[in-house]
Amino acid sequence: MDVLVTVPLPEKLLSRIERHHTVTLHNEDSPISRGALETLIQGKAGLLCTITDKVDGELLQRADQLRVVANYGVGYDNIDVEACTAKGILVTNTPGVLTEATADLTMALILAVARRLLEGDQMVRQGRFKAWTPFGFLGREVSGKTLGIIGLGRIGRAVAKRANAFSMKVIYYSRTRLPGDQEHALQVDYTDLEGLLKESDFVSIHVPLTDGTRHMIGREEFSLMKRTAYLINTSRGAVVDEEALAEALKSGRIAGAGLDVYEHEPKVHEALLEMKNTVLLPHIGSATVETRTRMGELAVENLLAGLDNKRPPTCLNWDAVKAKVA
Ligand code: 8YV
Repeated sequence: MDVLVTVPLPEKLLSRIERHHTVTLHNEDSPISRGALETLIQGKAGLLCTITDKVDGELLQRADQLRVVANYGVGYDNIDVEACTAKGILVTNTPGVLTEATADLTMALILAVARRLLEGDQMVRQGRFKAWTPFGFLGREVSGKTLGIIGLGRIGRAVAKRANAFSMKVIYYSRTRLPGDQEHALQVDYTDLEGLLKESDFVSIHVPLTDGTRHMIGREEFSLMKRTAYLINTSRGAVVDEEALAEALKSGRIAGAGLDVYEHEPKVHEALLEMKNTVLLPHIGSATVETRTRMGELAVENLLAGLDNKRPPTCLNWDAVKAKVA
């Protein structure tokens, strides 16, 4: 079968696909253009794609032979899963394999923004470090503070474990509350969103982007947060109203933000770029050699299984597609 791969996978993984199928590869470290995607999707049975590829109704109209969409990433807001299901197309993602890397980056952002790492680094590089001073670069202590986790899925839990090791108090808000024994084991306390926002010194977002979570954190939510609190986001930018965030930071409504994701990625709100109290990363939550290798392996396994009409290891709509076909 013909397959389109928009991620430059390592040779070893590509050859696993090529043993069974004919691959068209977008072999660039930059996203495939929409035009090329629309042209190349025609006649393809499989698509291995990523966050920058929008798999929407319009693309699906051109995808006359498509059977499997294997997303290289856990978040799949780039894909209209419902429209795929309606057309009998399997959709897969890569959960689990990037949990630890993303949780590590979340802690890195907490520490970086609270301890002003980037400001300090710049000062040293620019030759402005003249002497140790008692009040130079005072940040905020992380140990002993309250971390509020919004969304206690795989990544949220991995963050909770790390935060416990940093002697933080961890509270969480999630659509579904964990059973008491699991809360106890993870050393986390449940609270509603309002309570979390009021109590937390660091608010970290770990929900997927859906119609229900878009702009979940906006003006009203910032008004509930402590003036000394920081917002951390390694999930999806549009969960936060970026305009409201810029305002909250500018007015001192909150103390700072550590961001890996943006509402209109790769565009970043101008005001955020000018602020000292923001740490801004280019969506690198899963960007380690080990994790990206595992993501590639899982995406390829998913793709091959789906094309072989077998249940892919991490399929989002297997039952729904099979029910449709039956
Ligand atoms: C990926 C991510 O790097 O998996 C996700 O949802 O946001 C990142 O880990 C990105 O999506 C590339 O597909």
